[in-house]
Amino acid sequence: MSTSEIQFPPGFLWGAATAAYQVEGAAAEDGRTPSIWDTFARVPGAVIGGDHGDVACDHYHRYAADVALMKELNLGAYRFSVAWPRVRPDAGPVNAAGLAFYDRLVDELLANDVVPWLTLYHWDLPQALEDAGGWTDRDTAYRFVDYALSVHDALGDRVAAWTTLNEPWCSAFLGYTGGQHAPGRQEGANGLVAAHHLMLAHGLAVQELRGRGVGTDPERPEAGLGITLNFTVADPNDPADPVDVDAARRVDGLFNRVFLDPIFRGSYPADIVADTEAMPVPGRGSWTDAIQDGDLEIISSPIDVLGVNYYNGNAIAGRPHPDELKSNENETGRTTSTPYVGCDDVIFVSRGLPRTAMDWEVQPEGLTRLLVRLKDEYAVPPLYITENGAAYDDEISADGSVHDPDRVHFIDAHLRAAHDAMQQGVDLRGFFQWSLLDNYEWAFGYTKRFGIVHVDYDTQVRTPKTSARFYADVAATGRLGSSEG
Ligand code: PNW
Repeated sequence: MSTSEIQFPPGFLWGAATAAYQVEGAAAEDGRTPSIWDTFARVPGAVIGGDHGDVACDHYHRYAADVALMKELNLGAYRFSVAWPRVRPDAGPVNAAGLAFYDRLVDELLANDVVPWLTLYHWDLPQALEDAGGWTDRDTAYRFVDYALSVHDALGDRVAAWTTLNEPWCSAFLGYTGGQHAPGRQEGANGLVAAHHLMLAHGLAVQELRGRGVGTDPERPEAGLGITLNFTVADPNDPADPVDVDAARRVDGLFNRVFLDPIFRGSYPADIVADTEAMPVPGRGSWTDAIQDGDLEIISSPIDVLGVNYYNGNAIAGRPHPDELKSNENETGRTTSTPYVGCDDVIFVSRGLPRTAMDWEVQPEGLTRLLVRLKDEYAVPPLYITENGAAYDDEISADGSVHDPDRVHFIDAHLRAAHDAMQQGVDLRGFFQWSLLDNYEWAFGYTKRFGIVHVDYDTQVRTPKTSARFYADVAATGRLGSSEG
């Protein structure tokens, strides 16, 4: 297939992303106390190899060299997250020593002309809050706002791009329904309670940060307040089979619409409420009892940017053989549940597309369709791709280089897909690679490498892969070349 030359508009933001627990290490330094991931990583069978983030990429100590690397790779922005248990250890008072790390990081970024793109919550809830009920407890949302304001007190003078939550789908449904992620609870529709409290935390933080003037700034094009959601494109495996069509509707509802609708329409999707409201929830009649008057007005507070994380779509089938499908085992043998509430009958069907090391199918056209759908069906603000990327089994060769042609192809194809959407009228302003560095891939530990930069976990040596050089070139020129073939 031959491809043509593509030019992105001037000012398009080119970046790379990480998250605190996945890269920082320094788990017990300067007053940090455990998060739910420190705890979960120690649950037998929860994470491959029992890997944890105690050291990770040692970014906490190596941030200056890592920022130099960003500059070398022509990155215009760095998307990172702040660790709640550093800033408010045990969810208690503000810890200046923990905040000081982000102070140093932000100053280093600004000194190197790299825009700091700050995410407040990328899954590292203080364990003390989980012990008090975690995201199924409404109080956690108010505690999040306290924490968010402490971060803003320290960094609000220099950071203009604020994201409340990263991927509440993972926090709620991998954490409280499926059990694949911390805190590892498998409580069915209680995941919807967690989702509602995460949405409430988001909306409350938006109101408070907006009150402090966070938002658009003519001097700083990257300025804005928003959230990052992860999306799938749920296609019925057989569009003529009503069972598959209904299964795809439910997955779309429980993945995409359950967050999009409250944020942009001020209501939960009626079909998903009808499917789930009679399901048992510990201590409540229905998950919908968690919704209090006024919550949806808070949740639908206007935002300036929507972060879009896209990895792949899925072909969905519904089958009347629930016994086969009820649980799935990870590579450690720990049994987890489906994260899709009430979808024990649903399966994801292979379409024979190439797969990454995560076993995720590579589907760039899904990104185009997703972006166009967001524009057509929701009143979305300007969009940024806040994560897209792929894990492959990269190896260092004898000459010390890391050649990753599959990732180069993945990046090229997804940038073209994003550009296609822009041609169809989507207001897309930037693109962040997941990830800058190989890092701690949650339940997969250090076994999956998503970086455009290779990390040797014994020596902490960073080696830009071929894909990093490729991306640096795109970041410098905004251009993708043509190819024959
Ligand atoms: C995202 N799923 O996680 C996160 O934002 C990153 O921290 C992570 O490293 C990256 O994507 C790659 O996995 C996801 O099961 C984890 O659908 C799991 C899923 C989706 C996103």
